[in-house]
Amino acid sequence: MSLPKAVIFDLDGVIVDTVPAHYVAWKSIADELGIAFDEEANEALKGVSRVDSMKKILALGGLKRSDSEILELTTKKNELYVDIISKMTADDILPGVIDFMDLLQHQGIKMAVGSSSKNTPTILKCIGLQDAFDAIVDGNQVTHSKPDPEVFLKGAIKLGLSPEDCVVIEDAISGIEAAINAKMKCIGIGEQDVLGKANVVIKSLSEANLDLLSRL
Ligand code: B16
Ligand code: MG
Repeated sequence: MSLPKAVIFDLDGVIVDTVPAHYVAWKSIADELGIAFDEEANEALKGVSRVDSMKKILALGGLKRSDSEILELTTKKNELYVDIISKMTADDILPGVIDFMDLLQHQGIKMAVGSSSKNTPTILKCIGLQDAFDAIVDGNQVTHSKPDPEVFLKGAIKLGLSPEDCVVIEDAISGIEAAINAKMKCIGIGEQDVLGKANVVIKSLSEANLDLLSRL
């Protein structure tokens, strides 16, 4: 059985259920701008940085805003978002995450976080996992948003491993493309018809085990 040397977890939508909070906050900004925005449109923002998400929403409405206006809008979105996520606790960790992490630790497989979110430190602290990973790379440390592989390649460097030794777990199309661009195998969490580019797609980490990892 050939197992990876490390697993790099995406954060939003894989470790913790922040997707509805992002949606509520973006929806409020889109409403204010008079742009139609629904959960399907939100799907395309998963894994995408805050500023790039704002630009995608503006493009949806055929609107243009200056850099300073974009900064104002994204600051407002983040205030709404942080207000929700700061109330999160360990109860908001998604099903199967802790058991899977325990399994990896037992097996000596390293663990990292690879997230586009600049709120990663806040979220990890709220859910009590701030010291649970061997490496953390987040939106504060990268220049290029997923699907660029930068976040995962930096994760591999921090772990002292080659990209081929790492498996990524992602809930977003942009994140799966980032893993492919990093030459890493990838497990998708969600729906097969959305995340079909992943090596395997499961509904939640409750379905993950060593056998699945060895068959990627
Ligand atoms: P923030 P991930 C991503 O996190 C989210 O999926 C995406 O919706 C969000 O826009 C992005 O982080 C930036 O988040 O505004 O908190 O910096 O899925 O890569 O963990
Ligand atoms: Mg995600």
